Amino acid sequence: MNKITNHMPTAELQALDAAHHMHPFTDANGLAAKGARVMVRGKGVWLTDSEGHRIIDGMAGLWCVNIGYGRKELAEVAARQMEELSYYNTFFQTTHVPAIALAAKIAELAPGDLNNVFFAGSGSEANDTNIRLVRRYWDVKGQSEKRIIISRKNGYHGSTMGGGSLGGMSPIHAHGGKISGIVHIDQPDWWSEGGTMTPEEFGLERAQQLEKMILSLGVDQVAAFIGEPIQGAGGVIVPPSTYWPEIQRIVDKYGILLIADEVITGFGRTGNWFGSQTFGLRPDIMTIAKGLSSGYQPIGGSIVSDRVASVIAEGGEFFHGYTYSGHPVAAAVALENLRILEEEGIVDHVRNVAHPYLAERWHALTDHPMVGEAKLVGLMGSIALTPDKGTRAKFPEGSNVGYRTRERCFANNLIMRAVGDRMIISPPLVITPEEIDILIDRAKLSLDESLAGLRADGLI
Ligand code: PXG
Repeated sequence: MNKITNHMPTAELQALDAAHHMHPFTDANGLAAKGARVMVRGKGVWLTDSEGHRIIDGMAGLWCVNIGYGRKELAEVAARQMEELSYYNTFFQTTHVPAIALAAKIAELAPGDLNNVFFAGSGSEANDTNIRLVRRYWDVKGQSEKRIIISRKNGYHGSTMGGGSLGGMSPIHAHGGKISGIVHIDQPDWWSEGGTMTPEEFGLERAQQLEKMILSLGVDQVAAFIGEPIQGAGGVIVPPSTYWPEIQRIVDKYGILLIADEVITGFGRTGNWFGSQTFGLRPDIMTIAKGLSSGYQPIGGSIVSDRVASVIAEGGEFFHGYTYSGHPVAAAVALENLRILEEEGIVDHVRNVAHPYLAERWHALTDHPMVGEAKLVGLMGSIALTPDKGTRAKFPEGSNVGYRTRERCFANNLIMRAVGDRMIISPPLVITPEEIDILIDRAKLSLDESLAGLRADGLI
């Protein structure tokens, strides 16, 4: 077979892709008929595809490219580490400098007594670790019956069996089932589910479902609660201000462990190093991945409190780990990414420059006839599309307003995702005000075109 390169015609690349490459979360036949967009290059917030389009990436890849694409420093660190020690494991009483340095750096950045890191290759793996960690914690404490983990509908925690089961997405459960000992309460999505309650009342009601669930299961059965500070894949659902304080009160009252899934919200996304700081949470365990390496290498992990880690240690050997736990190349690259985030003041840039500038323009999108609410925390935002802002009505079934709008964005060289009737963004944290203007202008144009299409089809 000839070497496959960037210089091949797009159609040939698409045909080979369709023939051999199984894509995640994709209808293979639908994609094969259409052909996948082939990305070839990235720099800062910009991507270039095989047809030469310059695309502004409003999603930072898959919520992960926090420092932007194409930073040479990371490539150099990876090359150096591969030459020096390309791989060694951390299983059998062995360690290496990249894993040591990265764990120490994460412990320094993480709040409170979150001082211990168990490495994984991804967010899903890290959440699988968390299931085993919290159950093991209660075993060692002599309370083995505490096994149930409470999570939320429309939460996302990955797509391994453990991560997919923790998540509250029924289409995922429908493909392969769900492991036992995980239950779901309702999500704090006021726009879609709040009815006539105020956001504050609704936030309390949804948080109090946790207390009701703990009491109905029995405190002696419950190990932990897991949640994303802001649901990402579920549509950038920002909870009402009353929600997290009430959750924290409840987990404290019943002494159950709190896992904050910071895979998206970690490493600057919300304008602090961690979303837990933005919402005043005190988790026992944090799940991390994505922004930890800005997606330059696959790496994730669990940041574990001293309290939990010391109990796990008391129990002797914990039978858990991955070949690539603390992989030296991934760890070295993640460390360099954290250095750049810190030394270039990128989290401050989010808080003081990019967020305030984007917030003004993002909230102004509610002037558009079909944009209901606009939410933005740090650089994580959503807009809810509606035919009637007053009643927060939904578009008729099958109108596919999100999908239509996403297609218009794609055509206008903007990556903005759709989740149902919401459009979401999560751009690289290094985005400048000038680039924000381009993003917003393209978003507005796409919304206008989408609205025109809906009108032409008699759907609004
Ligand atoms: N937790 C959270 C909060 C996530 O967002 C994971 C865990 C799993 O991480 P890995 O590295 O195993 O993918 C994620 C991942 C989407 C989308 O459609 C979101 C994610 C992954 C794929 C698609 O928004 N988030």
